[in-house]
Amino acid sequence: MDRITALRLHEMMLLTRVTEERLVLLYRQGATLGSVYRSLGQEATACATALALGPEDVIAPLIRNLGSMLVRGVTPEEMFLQYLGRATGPTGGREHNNHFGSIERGLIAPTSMLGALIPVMAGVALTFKQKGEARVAMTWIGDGGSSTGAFYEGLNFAVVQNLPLIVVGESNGYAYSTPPTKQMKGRLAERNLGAFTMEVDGNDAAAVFDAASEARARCLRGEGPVFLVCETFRMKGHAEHDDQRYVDHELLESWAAKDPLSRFEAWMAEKGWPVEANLRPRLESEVSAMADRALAAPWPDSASLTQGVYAAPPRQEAR
Ligand SMILES: Cc1ncc(C[n+]2csc(CCOP(=O)(O)OP(=O)(O)O)c2C)c(N)n1
Repeated sequence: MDRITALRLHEMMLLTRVTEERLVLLYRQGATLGSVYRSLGQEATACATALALGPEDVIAPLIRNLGSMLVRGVTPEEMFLQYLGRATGPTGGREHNNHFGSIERGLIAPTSMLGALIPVMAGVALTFKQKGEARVAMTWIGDGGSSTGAFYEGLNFAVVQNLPLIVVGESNGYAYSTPPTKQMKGRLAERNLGAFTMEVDGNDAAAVFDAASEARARCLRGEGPVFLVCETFRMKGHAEHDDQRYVDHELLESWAAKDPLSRFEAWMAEKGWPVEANLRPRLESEVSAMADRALAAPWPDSASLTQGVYAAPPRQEAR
């Protein structure tokens, strides 16, 4: 990784953290339409993987991958408007959290149904292969999500069709309150169905970037899908409403010492690549202004309730 890429990766990880911190405040003020989902401790698995792609590649994130959306050019302001359900947000108040896409930015909207994005992205990768385009598709899955049928169907299809698909497995300790040992035998990496598999320290952003770059190069060489498993830890509950009381405090402390952001800062310092001294306050102030603008944004008009929800407005039954 060169210095410019490292600086961008650092800024994206920090921007993810600052944006989520502000979202938490908005949640505590009762301003968000629902809970807030953190990726604390997992910023590297979202940002470093997405940053290893080219602009022509396509991603489909999950709830824990807000950072990958920022890498693709989504602004914190769009994220605030969405979480606040405002008319000028990406879905005009129809959806909340990070559930929105942006085809022009190569971003397929996250869906709640875990595993469902694997066959979707296998389909995207299939079109790249059929058209002979040098592009890859990437999506993410947690250890819990890997227990779904859709995960197996999608990954199996990608393997037998030799598709340019990267599935980033986030082995992060808990699925809601369920530890992996209660829903799988063995390790996440073993659920690869024959896909080329890489295992990496998910809290080492430089290592994640290198692994994702290698995965992309394999896909572009026509060597089929890659299952890139990142060993990491979910440092917050499933969402802000979950106080994570089922997680051992010492375990959390041991993972806090491996925080991906501070580790990456130490790595950059070792390289002699200093980060901007007042980067955090600058990002905080920019993000704060965006949150304020989102709070002042209009609500959707109730007359538009059915618009943008159905493909066509529902038929009005005569009563
Ligand atoms: C098919 C399906 N089953 C159940 C759920 C409800 N659900 C949402 S998140 C979650 C846990 C996900 O755990 P994991 O995949 O490990 O991801 P993490 O939250 O740890 O990042 C569950 C069961 C869902 N969204 N989709």
